[in-house]
Amino acid sequence: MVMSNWQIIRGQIKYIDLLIEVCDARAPYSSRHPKAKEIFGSKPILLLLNKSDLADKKYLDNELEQLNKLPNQKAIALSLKSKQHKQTILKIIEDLTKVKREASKRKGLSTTTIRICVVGMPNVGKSSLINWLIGHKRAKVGNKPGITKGPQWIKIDKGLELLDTPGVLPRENLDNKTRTKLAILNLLKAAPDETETLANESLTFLKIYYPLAIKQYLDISEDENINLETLAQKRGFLSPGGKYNLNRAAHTLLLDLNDGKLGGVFLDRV
Ligand SMILES: Nc1nc2c(ncn2[C@@H]2O[C@H](COP(=O)(O)OP(=O)(O)OP(=O)(O)O)[C@@H](O)[C@H]2O)c(=O)[nH]1
Ligand SMILES: [Mg+2]
Repeated sequence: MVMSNWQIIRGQIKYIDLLIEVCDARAPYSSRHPKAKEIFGSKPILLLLNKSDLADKKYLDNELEQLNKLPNQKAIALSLKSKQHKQTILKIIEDLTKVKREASKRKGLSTTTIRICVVGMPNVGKSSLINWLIGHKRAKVGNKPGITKGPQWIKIDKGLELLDTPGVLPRENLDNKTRTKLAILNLLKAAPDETETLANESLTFLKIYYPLAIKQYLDISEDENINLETLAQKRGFLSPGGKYNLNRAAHTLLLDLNDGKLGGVFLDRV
C-alpha cells in the first residue's frame, strides 16, 4: 500500500526535533489543525504565518504577539513570494532546538543533527517552503528512489535535516465558519455551485471590516451597492440572455481577493 505523506510523517514524528507548521497569515487560527497540539505532543513548533504579503499587517502583528506568548513555540510572519529572512528562520530553529543540542553536548557527542518536518493544511505553502529551504539540493534528491521507498532526510544547513515530504494535515471536524474562510482563501476546494455563496460571504465580511477597500474595488461610494450585480455591471459581465453574469463576478471577486487586489485582509477577525 502506498502511504500518504501524512502517514509517513506520523511514522517519523518520534525522530523529529522540530515541527515547522505552515498556516495562512490571513487566518492563522482557522488554517491550523484543530488538533495540532494533540498530534504533535510537546515537540517544539515554529509556526510560519505564510502569505503575509496578502494579510492585514495590523491584525497580523497582534496575532503574532499572542502566539509568541506560548512556550516551546515561535511564530513569525513570512512571504514566500519575497523569499527573505532565511537566516532569521535558521536562527529561530537553532533557538527552538537548544535543549536537544545541549543534551547531546552533555552526552559528549561532538555533533547533533536536528530533524525538522513541515506540516500544514493544503495550499498554505509547504512545498514552496521546502523548496526554498532545500534550494538546489532538491534536484539531486529527485534522482533517488521516491518517498514511497522510505522517508528522505535532506541536509538544509550544518546539523539540520529536513524530511523532504510535507505533511498535509487532514481537514476533519471543521465547523462551517472555518470551512467558509478556508474556501474563500482557496485552502479548501469548494464545489462549483458554492462560488456565489462564498463571494457573497466575502462581500458581507468586506463591507463590515474593509468598507473602504471594497468600495474602492467596486468603484462606488454607496454601501448598498456592495454586491455581485455591481461588479458584473462595472466589468460588463453579461450572460447570453442579457442578465448580469453573477457567477463570473463571483469568480472574479474571489480571484482578486486572493491576488491581493483588495489589499491585505485578516479573516480571523470574526
Ligand atoms: N501570495 C503568496 N502566495 C504564496 C506564498 N507562498 C506560496 N504561495 C502560493 O500558494 C500556492 C500553494 O503553494 P504550495 O507550496 O504548493 O502549497 P502546499 O502547502 O505545498 O500545497 P499542497 O501540496 O496542496 O498541500 C502556490 O500557488 C504558491 O505560489 C506567499 O508567501 N505569498
Ligand atoms: Mg505541496
